[in-house]
Amino acid sequence: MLPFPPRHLAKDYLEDNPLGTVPLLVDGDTQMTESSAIAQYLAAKAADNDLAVAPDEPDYGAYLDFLHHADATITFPQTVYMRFALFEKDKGLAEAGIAYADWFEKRLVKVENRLDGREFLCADRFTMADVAIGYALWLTSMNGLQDRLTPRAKSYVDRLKQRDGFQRAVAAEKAAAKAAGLRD
Ligand SMILES: N[C@@H](CCC(=O)N[C@@H](CS)C(=O)NCC(=O)O)C(=O)O
Repeated sequence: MLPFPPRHLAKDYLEDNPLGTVPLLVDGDTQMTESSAIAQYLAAKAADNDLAVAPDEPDYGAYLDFLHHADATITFPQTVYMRFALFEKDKGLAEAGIAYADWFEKRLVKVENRLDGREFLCADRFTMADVAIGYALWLTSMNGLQDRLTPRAKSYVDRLKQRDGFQRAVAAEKAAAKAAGLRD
């Protein structure tokens, strides 16, 4: 848990991650800074779970595709929107930010189509692809883009939010932020 952005407010963090970005995963000698790769790593390494789709399952390709689609295509335009239309709107680039919100909305077509007749994205079960895409869609409730969600994407994220695991993760995040003095 770090104050945001760490590159200004937690400069010591640059020793661990010269990019200054979050997340950072450290596992022994392994250091990773890409969210989707971290999610893939954790699903593959953790024992006793079926969060990963194995190479011999029919949905293996779809699993990798949606897992990476989350940050590369769904989260990325939202971060540009947040930067230029919310955080730095006095720089005169808000219009560019809004253009990225439009871009985001158009890119939802793939998730919308995939959810036709499916409760989860891959392999008829909750997988790390749902964690990644679910987070990318949930992010809209924090940046005000929730009205851009397509109908199936909206009900999908509403369903995911009912999961016990989601609620425990949110509670753990809040507790960690409070312990780090970052939230009340
Ligand atoms: N490609 C990386 C991007 C990481 C990233 O840029 N994180 C943002 C927060 S979502 C950040 O730490 N920004 C702080 C900064 O750029 O200084 C990922 O998908 O995890």
